Amino acid sequence: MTSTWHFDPTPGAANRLPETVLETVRSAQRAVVFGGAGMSAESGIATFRDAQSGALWARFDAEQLATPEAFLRDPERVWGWYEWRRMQVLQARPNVAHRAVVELAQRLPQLRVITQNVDDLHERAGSREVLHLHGSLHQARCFDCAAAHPLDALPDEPEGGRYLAPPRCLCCGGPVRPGVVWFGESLDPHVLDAAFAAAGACDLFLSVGTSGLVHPAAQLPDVARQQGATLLHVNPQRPQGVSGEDVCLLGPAGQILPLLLRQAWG
Ligand code: BJW
Ligand code: ZN
Repeated sequence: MTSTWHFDPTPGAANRLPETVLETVRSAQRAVVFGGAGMSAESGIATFRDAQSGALWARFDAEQLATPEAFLRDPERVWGWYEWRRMQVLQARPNVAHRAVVELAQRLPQLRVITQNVDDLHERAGSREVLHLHGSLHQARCFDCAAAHPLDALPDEPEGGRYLAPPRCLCCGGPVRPGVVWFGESLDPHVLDAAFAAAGACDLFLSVGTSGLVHPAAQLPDVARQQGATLLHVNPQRPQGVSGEDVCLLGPAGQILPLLLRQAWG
């Protein structure tokens, strides 16, 4: 049966994690950290669906911004929106949760980091070989020929509220698009295969800050569970897809991941 533990924010609260959880983490041979927008929420980056941390899809229409059709219809609007988000990420810093993942990898050397996030905060915290399922805000490419396109270190500010036109491809002159995966697009098969292989081979699957609503990423926990891994979900709210013997650790990642480290290896 699924079990649930709540973080208590009261100053001085003991917040002792269950010994079974600590032992599972300590003894993991091949761990996976699978993250979503909640991992970066404490860096000030808005999530997509969680009202308490900005909820991009409550303020903006995904159909008008996060599909290839939207880009073809209104490239300035889509490009400008992604440049605005890239600027926010450039100004943000990795948070305690990103740093805890780096420390966890020092304790568990086989650990793989799989993220749905399009920021580079894991890398800036020090994580290596992060699998980016949904691409990156920092790797633009041509819409027509897919050639990589270098981005300016700092995006231009939109003038008078006007959206920026996307740059043109240096190879074919086509419009440059953000290097993210939009709805209806396939994920990079190499990244997806590597993520499914890691989930299928792990003994600990630590899911952090994802609503578990977007596929095929949302199938990764199921793959891990089917192969016998222990699943821990770190999230202030119970996400979709929790089942079986999963353990929910309810609270912010920036509180729970450091507790996990401190109590497992004290
Ligand atoms: C905290 C916290 C704190 C807050 N600490 N936690 C099968 C079934 C149903 C639908 C589909 C299916 N297969 C495919 C689909 C369609 C679609 C899909 O999944 N739709 C669903 C939404 C219904 N999938 C696709 O289109 C995918 N492509 C595909 O499948 O191709 C093959 C195909 C093609 C054509 C037809 C059919 C198949 C592509 C999906 C691409 C997703 N792209 C986005 C945008 C990326 C670019 C951008 O950034 O703009 O990726 S959408 C958005 O959602 C983004 C995220 O990576 C993704 C996941 O969101 P995430 O990370 O879970 O964030 P939230 O906001 O949902 O949740 C945040 C969580 O954090 C919450 O739980 C909070 O509680 C928590 N939290 N503070 C810890 N401090
Ligand atoms: Zn091109």
